[in-house]
Amino acid sequence: MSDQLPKITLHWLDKSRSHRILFLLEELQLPYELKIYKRNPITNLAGSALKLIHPLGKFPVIEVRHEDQEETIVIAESAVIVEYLVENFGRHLLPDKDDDGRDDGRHNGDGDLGERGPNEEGRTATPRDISWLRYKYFLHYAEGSVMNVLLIAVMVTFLRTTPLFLLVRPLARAIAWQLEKQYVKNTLVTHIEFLEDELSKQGNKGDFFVGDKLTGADIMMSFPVEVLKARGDLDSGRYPFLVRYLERLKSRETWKRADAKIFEVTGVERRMDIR
Ligand SMILES: N[C@@H](CCC(=O)N[C@@H](CS)C(=O)NCC(=O)O)C(=O)O
Repeated sequence: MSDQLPKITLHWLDKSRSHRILFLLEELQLPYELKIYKRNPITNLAGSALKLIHPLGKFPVIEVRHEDQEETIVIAESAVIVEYLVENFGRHLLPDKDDDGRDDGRHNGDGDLGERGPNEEGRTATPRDISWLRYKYFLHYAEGSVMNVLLIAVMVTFLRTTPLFLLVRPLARAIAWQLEKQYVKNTLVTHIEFLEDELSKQGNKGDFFVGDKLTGADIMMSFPVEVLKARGDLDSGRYPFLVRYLERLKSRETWKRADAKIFEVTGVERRMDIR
């Protein structure tokens, strides 16, 4: 593979997880091309255009083309995209290794992770560090846990607010009410309190989920936290760490540049009015 940076195309959908990747590309200062897609205003779905690139047609997707390679690589799933971009082009966004005074030799034992692990830069955590585990946890928790609950919460709002035939409307509203009461409300509060607690315990004033710098885990967590705020789930009196965390991310030049890019390309401000 040549040393030249590849050509990266980000397939970006409004009000979606795609923003994580745009934010990350700005953090990594990688050149990229944007392909913009819009949701259908009635169904809120994306349509099938992206299926020409990836069979699921779910956002984000990136295409990566190295000049010296025939094939374009197509990568879907935001956590996979984040891992790919960070590990190939932005290892400073990997967690730092634990500062616990342990001998580095432990990384080069029988498992031999030292050679193949992500420790080439010396300061980067390896799979045997707690910070590594924490990094992987939040990187995958974002989609694997909290986004599932948020998706059901969005469905509940949809059932409650979407225009429906008169006959099915009471049934839809009743299902929405039960889901909200029995599952969404309590489960979301459990997640929010967990996240608030995790940030409050970090020795970095709660600016980041892992260690004292931005990592790929924050890129992944930025979306659910932004959705929680947009839905009105984050009261600043009750959850000051989460509210501040989001403010700090949004105040980064790279976040602002990502938003400015969307404005430049679409002519409208990026909005995250998900309920
Ligand atoms: N776990 C996947 C989720 C992908 C996903 O569901 N994306 C949504 C956008 S946030 C989407 O494409 N929605 C449009 C649609 O379903 O039509 C990821 O993290 O990439």
